[in-house]
Amino acid sequence: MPAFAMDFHVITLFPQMFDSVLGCALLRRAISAGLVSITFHPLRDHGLGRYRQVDDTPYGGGSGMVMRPEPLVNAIEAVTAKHPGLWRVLLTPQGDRLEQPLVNRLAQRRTGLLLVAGRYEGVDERVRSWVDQEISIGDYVLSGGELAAMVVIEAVARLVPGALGNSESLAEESFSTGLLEGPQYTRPREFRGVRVPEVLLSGDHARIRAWRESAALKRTAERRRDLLERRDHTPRG
Ligand code: 6GU
Repeated sequence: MPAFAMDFHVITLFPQMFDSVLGCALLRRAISAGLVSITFHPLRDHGLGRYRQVDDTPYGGGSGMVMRPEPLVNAIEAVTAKHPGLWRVLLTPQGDRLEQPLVNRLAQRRTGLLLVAGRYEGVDERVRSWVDQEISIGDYVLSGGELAAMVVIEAVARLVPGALGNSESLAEESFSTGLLEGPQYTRPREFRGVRVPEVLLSGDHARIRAWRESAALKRTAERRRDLLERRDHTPRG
C-alpha cells in the first residue's frame, strides 16, 4: 500500500467520455502503481422504469430537461454505503470555482472523492442536500459535468505523491506560488535567430534563481495583474 492514494468515484450517464483521460500515460501509471483509483457508477443503472429514465420536464414549464432526484440520490447513496466517508461533489456551473487552493484541499480528502456529473439544464434542487460541495470549473457553459469531473481528477491526481513523476516541480509551478511561471527554454541555444537568455546558460544558480523570480513577476504583472493583487492582500496557504 502506498503512503497516500486517492480514490475517485464518478456518477455519470457517460462513463465512456472518461476514456481519453484514462488513456493518459500519467494517470495510467498512477493507477497501475495503486496511487489512484477511478470507479465509475453508471447513472443509467438507477434510471426509472422500463426506459431507465433519469430526466424529466421542469415543473412550472420552460425549455430543456431537469435531472430527476431519485436516480441521482439512489446512486449517491449506493456508492457511499459501500464507500463511507467519500467527499461528495456535484459538478455544476453554480458551484465554488475550482482554483489551485481548492484543488489542494480536495487532494487532502484521504477518504476519496465522489464526483457527480449532471447533464441537461440542471439537476432537481433537492439533490443538493445529498452532496457536500458543488464545484464549477469556470464561468462558461458546458453541456454536462463530465469534462469538469475530468478536470478535477487530473488536477487532484497530479498532487498525489509519486503520481506526478517529478514532485519537486510542484512547488514552483504556476499558481502554487501565486504567480505565473516565467519563460522556459530548452535546446537549441539559438532557434531561428532567437537566443536563450544568457543567464540560463551561465551555471550561476543564484543569478538564475533571481532571474526566474523577476521574470515570473514581470509575466504575472503583464498578464494577470489580478493574481499579483490577490497575493498582496491575502495570506499564503
Ligand atoms: Cl461543473 N458543469 C457545467 N455543466 N458547466 C460548467 C461547469 C460545470 N463548470 C463550468 N461550466
